[in-house]
Amino acid sequence: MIMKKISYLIALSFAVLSCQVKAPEPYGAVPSEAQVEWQKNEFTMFVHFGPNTFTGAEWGSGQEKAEIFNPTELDCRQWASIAKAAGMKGIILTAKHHDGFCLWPNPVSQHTVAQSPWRDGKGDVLKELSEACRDYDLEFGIYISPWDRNDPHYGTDEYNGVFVKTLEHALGSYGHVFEQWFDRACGEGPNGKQQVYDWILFNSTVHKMQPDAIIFSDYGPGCRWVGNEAGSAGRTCWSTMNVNDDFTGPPVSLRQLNEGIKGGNKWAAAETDVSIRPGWFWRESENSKVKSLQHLLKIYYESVGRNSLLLLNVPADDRGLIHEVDSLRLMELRAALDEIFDEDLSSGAEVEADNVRGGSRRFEAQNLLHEDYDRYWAVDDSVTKVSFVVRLPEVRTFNRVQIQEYIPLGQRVSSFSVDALDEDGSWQPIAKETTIGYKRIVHVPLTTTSAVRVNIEESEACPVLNGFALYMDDIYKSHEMSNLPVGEVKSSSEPLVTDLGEKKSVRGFVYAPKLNGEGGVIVDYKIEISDDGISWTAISPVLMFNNIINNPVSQEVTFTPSVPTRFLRIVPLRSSEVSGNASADSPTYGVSHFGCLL
Ligand code: FUL
Repeated sequence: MIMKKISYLIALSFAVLSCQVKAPEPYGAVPSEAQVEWQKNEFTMFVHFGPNTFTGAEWGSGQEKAEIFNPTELDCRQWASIAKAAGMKGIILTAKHHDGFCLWPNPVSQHTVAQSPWRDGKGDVLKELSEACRDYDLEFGIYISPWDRNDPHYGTDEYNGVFVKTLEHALGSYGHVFEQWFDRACGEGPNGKQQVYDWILFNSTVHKMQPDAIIFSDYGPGCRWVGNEAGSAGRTCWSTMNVNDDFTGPPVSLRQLNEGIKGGNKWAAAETDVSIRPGWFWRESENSKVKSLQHLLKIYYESVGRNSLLLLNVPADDRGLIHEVDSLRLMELRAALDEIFDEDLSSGAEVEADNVRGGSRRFEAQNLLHEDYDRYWAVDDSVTKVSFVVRLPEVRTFNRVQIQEYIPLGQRVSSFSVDALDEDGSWQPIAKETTIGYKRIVHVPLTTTSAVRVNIEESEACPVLNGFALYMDDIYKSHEMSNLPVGEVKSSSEPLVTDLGEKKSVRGFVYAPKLNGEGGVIVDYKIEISDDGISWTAISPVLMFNNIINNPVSQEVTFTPSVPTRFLRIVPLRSSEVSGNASADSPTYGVSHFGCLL
């Protein structure tokens, strides 16, 4: 009886103690509730669709006639059903790309679906997609480009007001919008002038129309660009940036976008936008170039697995459908992800830590295995170096370790390592990494063990973690990607020349930069031909490889009609670092392939 009383008193004092121990204070910049919910989506779909789908261009000129927009079988429910089956949580559509064409009847534009023959000018892609998303329980998001190569107001004082009306109409007519995607590209309009964008006005308009919408741009305020279009967040990836209060600057480098800034003053997690194809828009010639399952898994690990959301572009084709090749590949990806991540090999384990906040059960390390997102392991305020051990119920084999920080209280960990228990009872290191963030999936060697230890080596404040898991992936072969063209780096003053040996009818050419744009890329150029390789005739004005700085992939240019010639060369007029910054000129450019299309 006395014993019972004592244990009751112990339990009671434990409970009282637990209640008294306060949760850690938030550290640094923290996400809003909407930002946390946004990140939990992990994987969403981008759909590029518009006049470019019918012309094959990456960036339309704005001069395309509305008549060309005429998908024969447009079905947004097909897009939504594919996104859902692929495990994506939302869809963002290019409602207006740089060519200015609006996929909804925008009352302040004369260049919209209403002027097209599609459904006799009565169609509305935003309406169809928003309804399809609702039916399939998906989030609905909108990409609207401020750069407009069609609008006659662009480059004048009136344009920002017109753009605000465009935003108000798109954001006010189709229900809840979870993400507004702002492309910061700012080129010339139809009158040859550039626009000075009023970002404060644009952002406040979005907030007014859709208070919970996450605004994407290089700076946030909702989330930030990851700094490349290749699908790779930094191995170190902070969700904070140093940004002005109004999110209009200061300039950020690609590296900062990719890795974030430790201790930055604003929360702007990385969003990795990448296309399943070489280009952003559908074209027949790329049906055979849809990224392989291996490539998509690499992207998944380097985005979702590195504290970033993955926004995978799956363009609609000229029928208005997602092409069979892309949907099949997505289903392969889903099946692979399910096979890898369906079984958490740490299940049934017991977790113990060197330190538990105030000794309180509320913050115990076992919470790391609990499904409830808001249950976490926390330590005393003074502790920034601490370990926890996961004792498995039996010996298990795995090659992925997943760890999560409880981001509502900020991102804290800047360095950690993982050990596995050896047969002789000693700890063997299997990983050493930097940041964790919302989710970190670490590749470790194939490991068979009965216990895993995670050591938080450095943390900006006491660590707060809410997730741990072990997985076995025997699908992804990380060496597959290394077998890509090597190429060479040339001086920017040197043209690219091909000699066909005799005069032939040339349909165009292909220029492929080096992998990841190494050495720079040609941006502006002109085309010249010759019959003797000595005297050359220009056959083009100054041309540009659109979007090559952000997306340094193979460029195919076709001529109509074909050009009879023996020699063809492209003369670089401007080359650039792959930096997302068109002014970052480079004295060199890389080339892995250059050749004529016959
Ligand atoms: C870029 C654009 O210029 C591309 O065309 C594409 O829309 C991509 C998602 O953003 O900045």
